[in-house]
Amino acid sequence: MHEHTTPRVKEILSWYPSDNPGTLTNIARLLTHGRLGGTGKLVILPVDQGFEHGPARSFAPNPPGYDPDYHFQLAIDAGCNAYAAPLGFLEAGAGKFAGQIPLILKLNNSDSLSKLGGAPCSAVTGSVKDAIRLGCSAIGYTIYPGSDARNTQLEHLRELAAEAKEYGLAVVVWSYPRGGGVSKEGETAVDICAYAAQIAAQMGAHVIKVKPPKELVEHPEAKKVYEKYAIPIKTLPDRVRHVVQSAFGGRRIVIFSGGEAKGTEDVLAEIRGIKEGGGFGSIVGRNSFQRPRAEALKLLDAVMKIYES
Ligand code: FBP
Repeated sequence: MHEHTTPRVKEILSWYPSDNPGTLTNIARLLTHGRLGGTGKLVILPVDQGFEHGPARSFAPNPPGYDPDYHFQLAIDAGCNAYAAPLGFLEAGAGKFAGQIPLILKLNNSDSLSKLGGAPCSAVTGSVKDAIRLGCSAIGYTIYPGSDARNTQLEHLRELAAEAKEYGLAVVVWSYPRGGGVSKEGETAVDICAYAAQIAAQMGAHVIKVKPPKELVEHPEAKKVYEKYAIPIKTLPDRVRHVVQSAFGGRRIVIFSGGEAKGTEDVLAEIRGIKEGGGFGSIVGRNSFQRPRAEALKLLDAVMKIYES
């Protein structure tokens, strides 16, 4: 037995009984690699912000980040479970860093240049074949629940997830509500985050990534139910617990994103809340790579200590 294939890892793998051994092995790779390997917790470095937000907004705060190698090395040195990026960034380093860290190929991306109004929908920018060629453990895909372009994105996900699973890869879904069906504030409302996690789970995601939920219920119909059943949403741990429960009663790996760069104490307070609520970990992009390398390593060390505790 691999030393990090702990009872907890086996328990998590048992939640995916319909997956083939290749996919289970790749989920296990994500769960057994890095500092948190074996704990059932994950910290992933995602660097698709160059595509999503633009190069200067992403990398000017810490210019070594313009270089793709920088992020591979940061994820490896910090002891992350995995590194996620679009095709170009992975092609630039997957050979040089082969075998050093599990990779997740983001198979769709959006940019901040086009105006998609009520219909945000990322373009498919890579293939399952690319993920296999680059030695990835998983594909990554972003959905925007609430978007008027929902049919297109869910149909693409359905096809890509089926193909990825056929070839023994894991499926990681970024589930970010936005578009015509949700208000700006509502994008992180607790009912909406919980709904986003449920949709990703129903689409067959093995790992689901949502934003930390706020103390707000967006939909009037949902609000009645939250009140009637007194669902606790006051504190971040309450809300995280609810979102995790909404992903198949806690039988899906749900991790939370870091958001815009903020002060170290704010980041750590949020991570403590996620841990306390039973979240499976974090995917921390800008708060990692926009800090100078030494500070980023220190922050990721502190984040992992919280999840280890
Ligand atoms: P951050 O920690 O930088 O927020 O990264 C997490 C992430 O999911 C990235 O993968 C993605 O680029 C970004 O958030 C998208 O954020 P948004 O679309 O809300 O600007």
